[in-house]
Amino acid sequence: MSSLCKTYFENENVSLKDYYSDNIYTWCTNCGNYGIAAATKRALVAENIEPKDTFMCFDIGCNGNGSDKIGGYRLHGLHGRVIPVATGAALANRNLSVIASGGDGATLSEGIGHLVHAIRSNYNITFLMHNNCNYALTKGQASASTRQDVPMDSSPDGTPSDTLNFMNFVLSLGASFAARTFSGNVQQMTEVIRAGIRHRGFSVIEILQNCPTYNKDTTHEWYQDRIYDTIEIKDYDNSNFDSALNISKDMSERIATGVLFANPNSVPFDQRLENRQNYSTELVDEVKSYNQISQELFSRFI
Ligand SMILES: Cc1ncc(C[n+]2csc(CCOP(=O)(O)OP(=O)(O)O)c2C)c(N)n1
Repeated sequence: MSSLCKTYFENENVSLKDYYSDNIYTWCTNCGNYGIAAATKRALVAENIEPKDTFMCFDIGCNGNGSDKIGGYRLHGLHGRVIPVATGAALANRNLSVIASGGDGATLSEGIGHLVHAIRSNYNITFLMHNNCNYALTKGQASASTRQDVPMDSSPDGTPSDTLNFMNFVLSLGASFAARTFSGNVQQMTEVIRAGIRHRGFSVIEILQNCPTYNKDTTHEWYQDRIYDTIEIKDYDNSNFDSALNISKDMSERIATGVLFANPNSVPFDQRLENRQNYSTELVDEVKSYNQISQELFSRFI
């Protein structure tokens, strides 16, 4: 086994087997979610993070149907609400690696307010935005990222509203980490997710995802013809915000992928809390005794 494969599949404290779940995948054949699930597991193994130290939150949708296909602590929440759930976990225990997954439907509509505030608060979460440019689980409605005028099942004449460029939007909000990757490139996704996990703050990762059943517009081939990696740009400096903002704009001809921006001076939310600075315990440790007392009291009455 090459050393690269060894890191992805097996590491000092953890191996891919530890993230195994024997539940059967229910996604369509060729769905981008298969690659995303593989890359997420590989990234965790390559970062040597054990399932006990990981918390994965899933939104509702096809992306969320991955929640029981991976081992470890997981929570499958409400549509558009994955960021508040992840925030609670990240604040309760700063030692956890918190990974949140959401679709473009959830993130750009119901959940868009949560996204805005998570970016400005810089919670220490890795957020994977599965952008298949439609609401897939409810069968192909146009979302805010569906390309304008493209016919979808819910809008056969195309959607008249402008398309939202997610990465450009996220950068305009001042994200401390903004990356874009492609569901057809497991190796790049793995490396980008690793970088997101290592970043201290809210890491936004847009995954351009093909949806073979409901999105006949932005297909795997459509992306393959347009995407390029920022490593192909000579001297690209991903700590330069203006360069990132500039290359994030084009979503139709040449689409930039990789870590577009990572703020080296990012200060995550928990480090901004003066009253938690000198604590060696986590909030989750501090409520343990209260939980014990209430359990004892409760047991007396039943
Ligand atoms: C609050 C709420 N609104 C609507 C729904 C119905 N619903 C379930 S899945 C889904 C589509 C999800 O689309 P997206 O978030 O893009 O995820 P994908 O299925 O594409 O991964 C919708 C609208 C719901 N469950 N809860």
